[in-house]
Amino acid sequence: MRIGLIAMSGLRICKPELLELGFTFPRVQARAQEIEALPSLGLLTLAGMTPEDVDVEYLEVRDVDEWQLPTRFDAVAISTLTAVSKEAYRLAGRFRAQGVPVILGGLGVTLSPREALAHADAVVIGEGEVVWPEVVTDLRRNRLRPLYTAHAKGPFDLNDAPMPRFDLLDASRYPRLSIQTQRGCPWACEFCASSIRLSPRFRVKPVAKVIAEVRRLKKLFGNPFIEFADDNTFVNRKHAKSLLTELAKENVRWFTESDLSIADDEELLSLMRDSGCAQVLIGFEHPTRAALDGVERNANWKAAKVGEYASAVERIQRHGITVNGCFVLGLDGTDVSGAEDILRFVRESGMYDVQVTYMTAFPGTPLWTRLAGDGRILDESATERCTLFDINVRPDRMTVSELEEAFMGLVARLYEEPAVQERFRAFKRHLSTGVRRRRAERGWTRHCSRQVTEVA
Ligand code: B12
Repeated sequence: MRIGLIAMSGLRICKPELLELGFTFPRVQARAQEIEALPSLGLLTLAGMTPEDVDVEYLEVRDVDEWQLPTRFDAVAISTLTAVSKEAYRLAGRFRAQGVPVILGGLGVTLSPREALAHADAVVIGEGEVVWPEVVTDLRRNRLRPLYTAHAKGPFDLNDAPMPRFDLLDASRYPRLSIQTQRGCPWACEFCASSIRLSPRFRVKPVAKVIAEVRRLKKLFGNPFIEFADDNTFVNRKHAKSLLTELAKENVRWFTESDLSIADDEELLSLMRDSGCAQVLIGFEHPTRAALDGVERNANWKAAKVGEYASAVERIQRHGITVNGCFVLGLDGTDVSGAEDILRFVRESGMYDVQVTYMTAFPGTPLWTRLAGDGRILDESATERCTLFDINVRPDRMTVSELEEAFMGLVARLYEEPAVQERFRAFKRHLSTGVRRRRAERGWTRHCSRQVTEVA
């Protein structure tokens, strides 16, 4: 039996004007090219737990000729995010028309399972590892069920995490690769459509397993740049410190996502620096308390932290770790002046890089439930607009076109070359003398296409 694993590769934006604007900025273009080459870790993970007597092949959707589909598969498994679900359904339809059974999984179908059922022979909700062995057994017996729900049996124990089949990838195509060190997040942001929606329980992967994955990547890919596909890497400090201590021996450069609390832990920051952390992505969301109020629903944590935002950036960057701050335009309680607030804060904080997105309601999130109830989702069927760069909800303090105009203006001012260069300089000013010297010694000051997160 041969199963084709198909990743819906690449980035998506519906609005051509934004795409055109983005591509006028070299920095945006370079970053987009780097990250869009990331493979689907979800599918490689499932491949890692597929019985040896089943052949698996990994494909990026851009390599699949939709009109002349490959005929060598007994079944295909497609990974979905919300924005590409419709594309995945179309592809599934074509395979099914040729008699090839299709299994759909991933965050996209997990958040909209009912819709997905019409387009697949089997839909998997939640963490794939929990039900994949059963799916393969049923496939072999020609007895696929329409729905497999991991939630009923999960959460998956990361002590049992399989080694992802990185060997299925063509090494020349992937300058950047991902590994997961944990799942979930202790915070409950209303808009979050990430792994917390697959399984709400926070868990960590044993350090030895993560290091084994790092070594496998090094063996297969030389010295790849590693992206931790985590939601919030350092929540379990004991695990984080032990992981970073081991990682420091591997001589790799890496990137991850975290909350701001790392800025309060000097020991952790030093370990991050010494183990090769190039950049940390942090969801600031907005620099004002009014906008953040109620966004995090467990402890209103983000609103409580807003007064420390700027000093935290400085404390992190002093260690030679660049901060990539994520901001959301259109949060409830904000009007067009929210764009000015973000611009001012980005400049004043001296953060190295920045990402700005629209407040987006993904189906299956608390935000979607609230806004759908208020009639504020612009078109509930337009899941292709769940890109974070297209508006799918009506803002509460401005019109849709005012929001759009503010967003385009903000993008232009954040990514024009002088603004980018000013951020690079601000980062250099934050560096302590010792860190400056160490970076020079290790050759971490040169820009390298594999490491967009380096200082130019
Ligand atoms: C790495 C990453 C990417 C990479 C790779 C994407 C990919 N194909 O996997 C790149 C850069 C290409 C990317 C692009 C996009 N991304 Co992205 N990305 C991530 C990130 C950082 C990590 C995802 C990851 O690897 N998780 C680890 C793996 C192991 O989990 P997993 O893929 O979910 O797989 C598990 C299950 O879902 C399931 N499963 C998955 N697939 C399948 C398939 C089958 C058949 C089965 C049975 C099970 C199964 O089993 C797996 C193991 O449990 C997350 C944020 C985060 N911190 O998690 C955002 C995230 C997934 N991305 C997001 C978005 C919005 C996008 C874009 C739309 C952005 C854009 N405008 O272009 C595009 C869409 C890409 C596409 N074509 O589908 C959102 C998705 C929300 C949603 N519900 O849809 C997230 C959550 C970020 C966010 N801010 O909300 N992304």
